Amino acid sequence: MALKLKVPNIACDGCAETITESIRIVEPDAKVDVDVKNKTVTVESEASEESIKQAIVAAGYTIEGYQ
Ligand SMILES: [Cu+2]
Repeated sequence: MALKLKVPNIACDGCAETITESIRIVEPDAKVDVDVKNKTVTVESEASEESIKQAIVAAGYTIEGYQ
């Protein structure tokens, strides 16, 4: 499953690293691409969309259109 999320409060490469690590806790083999400039996170993963989103939110980030 490929998922592209808009995460408006990504500010720097540190954020990108934090988000990547939080997703890898859910699924170590997930392919994560964070675009700091465009504030998007693209995830290729076997995990459910919901679990990926929850990992990002738990790391302190907000996802556009998701509470
Ligand atoms: Cu940052």
